[in-house]
Amino acid sequence: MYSQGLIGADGQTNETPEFLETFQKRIDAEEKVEPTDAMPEGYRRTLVRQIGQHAHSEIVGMLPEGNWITRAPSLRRKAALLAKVQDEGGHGLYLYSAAETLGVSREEMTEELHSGKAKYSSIFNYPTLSWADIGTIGWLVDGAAIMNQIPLCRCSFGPYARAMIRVCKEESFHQRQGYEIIMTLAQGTPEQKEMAQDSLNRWWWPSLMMFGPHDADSEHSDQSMTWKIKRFTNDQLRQKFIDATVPQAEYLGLKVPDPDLKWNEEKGGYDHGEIDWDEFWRVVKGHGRMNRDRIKDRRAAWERGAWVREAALAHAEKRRARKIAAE
Ligand code: FAQ
Repeated sequence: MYSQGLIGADGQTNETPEFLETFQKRIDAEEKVEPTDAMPEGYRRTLVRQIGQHAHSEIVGMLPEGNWITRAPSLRRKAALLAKVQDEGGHGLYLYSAAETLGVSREEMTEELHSGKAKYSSIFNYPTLSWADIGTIGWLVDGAAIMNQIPLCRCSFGPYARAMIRVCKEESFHQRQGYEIIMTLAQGTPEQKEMAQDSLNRWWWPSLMMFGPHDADSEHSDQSMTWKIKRFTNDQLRQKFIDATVPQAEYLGLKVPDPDLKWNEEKGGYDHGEIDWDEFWRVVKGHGRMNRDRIKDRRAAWERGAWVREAALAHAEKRRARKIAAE
């Protein structure tokens, strides 16, 4: 659980300094790396790890919101939420496909998720307690995802970068639908406004944790920046998110739950209070409120879907046999 397994890795490599240098030159020249290109084993593993984690996050991320589809307050809200949750499933599928181009199978990745070896975003281990949480997830969680993923559209690995373009367009719709829910509540009755504030109080800090540990504690950032997989560090993206989101909260008349939040004229951004990193690592290591339920639900969904996968394979086999017989 502490370090995501490096599935698909072949062990020893014989990478010469010349090979590594030529590869880095391609990266520096902003050339896209494609699945059939030669690449360092570490580059491939880093991508399998990150794209796999990202795919799992999308799929597990369907659960907290899926919980509210039957309880959405109107048909319009229900239709939008249903579409959003389906989009997240689609994002997971593009991402699993992008990872598969690196020589790892969907089954292997799924097995790593179910066994607890593979990570997924910490944010999805928090419960959705009220309808306002659906608005807050769109506003903050999709907002943080966009901040992180827009630079990934320029990732050096072609399939990941291309998948991110469509994903970001859809996340943008998600963010707006969330913000609109929260705006409606914030402008509603005192009870509704209180519901929105309570939700912001619970989701603000976990949303900041989505960007990962401080740069000083980020194991992979330096190498991922050199390979242009990541374009900004965790702290840089977190700062951009805070600077963009605080004015949105002010517009809503809601209070960001951070007494140390203060505009810093000199740096042109907000100073903020310390994140509870103990909580972050506790959740990442599997001890958040919802970790067990999330994995239990994903396992059950995989088992319940087994007949669909078997039927699809049987159908493909029949078509193949018919084609051969007709030749
Ligand atoms: N949660 O060295 P770094 C979404 C792990 S999508 C759990 O800084 P890196 C859409 C990290 O894996 C949300 N684990 O790592 C949606 C590493 O462990 P490892 C997901 C975390 O990779 C919205 C260790 O800590 N987005 O929300 C977290 O350079 C609404 C050290 O960290 C992506 O995955 C965390 N928050 O940077 C869906 C975007 N942070 O692997 C439904 C792509 C760090 O060595 C509803 N990923 N760790 O065992 C990334 O940009 C990067 O992977 C980071 C982490 C920035 C997440």
